[in-house]
Amino acid sequence: GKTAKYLQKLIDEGQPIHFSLIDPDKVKDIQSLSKVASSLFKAGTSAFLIGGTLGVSKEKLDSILSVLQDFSVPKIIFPSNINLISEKADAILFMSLLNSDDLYYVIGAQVSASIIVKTIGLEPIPTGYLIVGHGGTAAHIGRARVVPYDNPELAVAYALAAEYMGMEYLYLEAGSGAPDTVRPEMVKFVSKYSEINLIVGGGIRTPERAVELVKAGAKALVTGNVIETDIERAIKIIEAMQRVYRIE
Ligand code: 1GP
Repeated sequence: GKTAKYLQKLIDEGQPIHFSLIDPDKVKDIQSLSKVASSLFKAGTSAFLIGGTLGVSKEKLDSILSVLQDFSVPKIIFPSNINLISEKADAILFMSLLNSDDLYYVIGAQVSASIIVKTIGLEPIPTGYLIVGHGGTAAHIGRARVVPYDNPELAVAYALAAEYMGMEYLYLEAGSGAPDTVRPEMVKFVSKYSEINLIVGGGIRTPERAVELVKAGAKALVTGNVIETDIERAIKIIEAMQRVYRIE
């Protein structure tokens, strides 16, 4: 698919991917979303992720996707459930919550969604989703047995399993608004032993931490909260990630 190729090209070139996460539940007015999206686009964000765990309707998702159409980077759905599917997006992280105790989040929702995804022609990006540490609302809703922040071996075991099952990406998620991110040591350890492309998100608030995670081997970082609370800082994160690329 087109979006997968675009992301792979960035990875092949050694460019860190930055995903700007827009949570429809937190978007209060569409006017300001357009402004925020424009600053992120100009700063060089690689793609928009649209998703959130609570309070998301298809209508809200669609109105956000309509605003984002103005920007020529992929719009990728980051689904928490099967109500988050829209033909207005370019792609969807087709995820399995690997450390959930609830089969619904491992394979049930995916079975319910697959034919819809096919019918509307949405590009699926095969992704394992692993909740680490704090875990936030995602861990609660997804009934995840979280991987402790300080257990990189366990994360490697999941990463290899995901890789061997043919998933292209593994999203290491500390939870939206987590007080601490996934640790760079864990990212380093997982990238040493597994080939899978790592997406890291949850609690990333500073350019310094973003740079550490990229240097540890993360292929993509997701920032959500910081976009809403401090757009200038979000832009600094994007710029810092680009500098890592230019220096190396
Ligand atoms: C949440 O990983 C994302 O699913 C982003 O987290 O909102 O803390 O940036 P933040």
